[in-house]
Amino acid sequence: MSRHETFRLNRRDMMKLGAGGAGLFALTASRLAVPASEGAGGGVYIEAFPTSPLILNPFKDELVIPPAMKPVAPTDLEKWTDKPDPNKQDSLGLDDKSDYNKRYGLTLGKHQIWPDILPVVYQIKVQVATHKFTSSQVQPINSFGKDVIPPGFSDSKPRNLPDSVIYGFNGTFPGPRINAEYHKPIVVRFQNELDQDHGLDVQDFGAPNRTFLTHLHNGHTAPESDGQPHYSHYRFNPLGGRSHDMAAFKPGEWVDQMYLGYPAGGDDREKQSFFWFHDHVHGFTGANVYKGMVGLMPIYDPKIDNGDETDQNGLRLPGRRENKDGTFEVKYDIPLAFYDCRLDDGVTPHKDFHNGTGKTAPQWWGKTFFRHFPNHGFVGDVFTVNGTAYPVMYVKRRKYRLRFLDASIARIYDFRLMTSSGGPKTARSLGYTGDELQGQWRLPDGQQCMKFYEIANEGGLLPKPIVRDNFELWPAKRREMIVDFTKWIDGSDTVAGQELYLVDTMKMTTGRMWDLPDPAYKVPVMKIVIVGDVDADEPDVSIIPAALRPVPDVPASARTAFKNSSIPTFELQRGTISGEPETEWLINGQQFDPLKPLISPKRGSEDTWRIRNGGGGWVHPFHLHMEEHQVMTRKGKAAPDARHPDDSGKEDVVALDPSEEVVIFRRFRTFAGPYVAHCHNLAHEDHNMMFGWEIMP
Ligand SMILES: [Cu+2]
Repeated sequence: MSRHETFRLNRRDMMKLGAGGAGLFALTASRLAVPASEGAGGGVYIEAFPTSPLILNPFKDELVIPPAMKPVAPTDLEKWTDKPDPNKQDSLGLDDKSDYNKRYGLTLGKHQIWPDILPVVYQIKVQVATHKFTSSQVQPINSFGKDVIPPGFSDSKPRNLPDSVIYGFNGTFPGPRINAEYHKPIVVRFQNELDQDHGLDVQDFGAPNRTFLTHLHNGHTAPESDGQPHYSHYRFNPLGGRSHDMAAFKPGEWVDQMYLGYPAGGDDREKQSFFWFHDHVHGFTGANVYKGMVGLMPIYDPKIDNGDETDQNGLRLPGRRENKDGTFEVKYDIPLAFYDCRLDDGVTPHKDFHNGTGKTAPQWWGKTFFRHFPNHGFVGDVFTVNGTAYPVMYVKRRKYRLRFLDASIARIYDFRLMTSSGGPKTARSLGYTGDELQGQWRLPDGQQCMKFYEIANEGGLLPKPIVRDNFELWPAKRREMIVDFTKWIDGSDTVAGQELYLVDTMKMTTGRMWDLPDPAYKVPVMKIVIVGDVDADEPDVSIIPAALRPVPDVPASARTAFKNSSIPTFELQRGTISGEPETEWLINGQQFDPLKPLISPKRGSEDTWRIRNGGGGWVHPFHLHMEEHQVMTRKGKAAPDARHPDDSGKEDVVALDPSEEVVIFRRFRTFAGPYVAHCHNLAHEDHNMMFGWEIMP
C-alpha cells in the first residue's frame, strides 16, 4: 500500500446526513458516505464522529475523588511468589546478551537502581471493567440536536445510558490514586489481567493482544521503569516483539516500576508535585488512555509541602492530612482529571486503519466511541471530570488546592470560574448544531466570579503564585490552583447554598487547534456548590505564600542559546513516509524509530534544545521524558511571556502555538538508557510524532 487515502465527510455533508435523523444517516452512510470500494477494507479512514446522546440532568452526580490507594500489607507481600526484587524487574526474566546490555552496559530485566530503604509496594491490576459516566437519563439526538430513535429502539424517549467498557487500573476510571512522598521510594507491580473480560464486549479499540505499558508522567525514572516504546523495543525485541502490538506486556505478564521519590540531582528545587500515570503502548496510547488507563499520583514534599496546612515548618498550602494505616488522605486538596469522550450513536460508521470496514455498531449505542486514526486528533462532545460527566463538587467556605490534569486525547481547555442567574442551557435549545453541540451545555449569561492563584504547573511548585482570571490546560499538562471559596471577586462574602461553575471557554471543534475566539462558547464542565462554613475545630489556617519554590540555576549561555543555529533542533511536522500508512506526523522528517535515536547525550551532561512547531495549522503539546526542563525563550524572547506566565517554573510539556519556536534547558542525570520525546496530542503521538533519544553511561 502506498499510503492510505483520507475519505472525509465535510461538515455540510454531515449536517445533511443528520437532517433526516439517525435512520437516514445510516442508510446514506452505507451507500454514499462509504463507497463500496473503500468500505471493503484497506487503509482509509472515515472522518465522521457520532453525536452523543444528550445528558438531561447534569450537575447532580457528585465529583468522585479517587481515594488514596493502600500499599500491599507486609503480611500479604510475604505470600507473593515473585516479590519485588532488584534482580528481577518483570516477569520476562533476565537477558544478559541483548543489544541493550552492549549499548548501555546494563542488564535487561534488572532494576538499574534499587534504593537503600525498603520501597513501599503497591499492586495495580490492569483489568476489563465497566464504567458509568452519568446516572442521568439521556436523550438520543442527531447532529441537528433533534430527538431521534436510536437503532434497535422503537421510540425517541429518554433512556438510561449503558455502562461503557474500560481497561482500567484496578478496573476503575480514573484509576487509583497513589499519594506519594519524596524520600519514600515506591514499587508498583503492574499486572496484565486484560484477558479476563468476564464476557464483556471490549469493542473495537485498545491495543491489540490487550497489551499495556504504563508511563509515570513525568517521573525522574530509569528507562526500565519508565514504560515507553524506546525501552520496550529492547525489552521485547529479543522475544520477537518488533511491531508495536508485541512490544508491551501481554496478559499474564507483570512489571515492577520503581519510582524512587528522588529529585533529580538530589536538588530540592527539582521536586515536583503532581504526577499521573497512563498507558504508552506505541500506536495505541490514545486508544488505551481513552479506554481508561489513567491514574493519579500527587507527590508531597515532607520539607515544605507535606499536605498539612497546620505545619508551621511548611508552606501551609491548603490541605489537612489524615493518616491511615501507612497511607494518607489529604482533605481540601483535590485532583481533577479532565477527559472528553463521544458515545456511539449507532449510525456513525466505524472505520479507521485498525478497525472495521465502515459498519455501524448499533449494539454499542451509548458506549464510548473512538477513532484510532483521526486526521488531526480526537475531540469529544461530552466533558467529564474524574470519570463523571458534568459533576457537582460541594465545598466549604475556605481555600482549596485544586490539581488540574488534562487527560484528554487532544482537547485544550481554557477554564474560568463563573456564576450565572439563568443557569446552564442545552446547546441545542440555543440553536446550535453540528460541532457546536460539543460540550452539550452552555452557560449563556456566565460571568467571572472568582480568581485562581496558580501555585504549581506540571514541574511542581512555581517560584511564586500567579493570580489568574483564566488558564489554559493542554493535554498532559497539570496546573494547580488555590481557590478561596469565602469571597466573590467583588469582595463580598459567599453564603451557603450559592453556586458557581467551572467553565471551559476554549472552542476547539477539531483536534487541530482552537477555533476562532467565540465569546458565546461557555461550557459549564463542573458545578461547585458552597455548603457552608468550616467546622469550628478545623479552621482554615492555610495561606497563599508570597514565595513557593525557587527554580534550579541555569547557565547564562542557555539564555542566549536561541541565537545559536547549531543547538539540537527538533521540528514537529505534518508529513508521511512512503510505505508507512500509519505515519502522519514527523519530527525532523522522520517517524519514530527505536533504532534511530536522534540524540545521545552523556549521563551528567546538560544541554539546550530547540523545539519548533513546523506548521501554522496545528498546536502541539510536546512532552519530553526523564527530567523537567526550563523554558529559556519563546520566539527568541526571554521567557516567561505574558501568554505563558508559568514558564517561570519547570515543565515537562512544551505548549507549542502554531509555528512557535521554544528553546529549553535540560539536564540528564542519574540514569542511562533509552527515552522518548513526543507530542501529547495522542493521535499525533500514535502516528509517529515521537523520537527516541538516549543517555549514554
Ligand atoms: Cu502534535
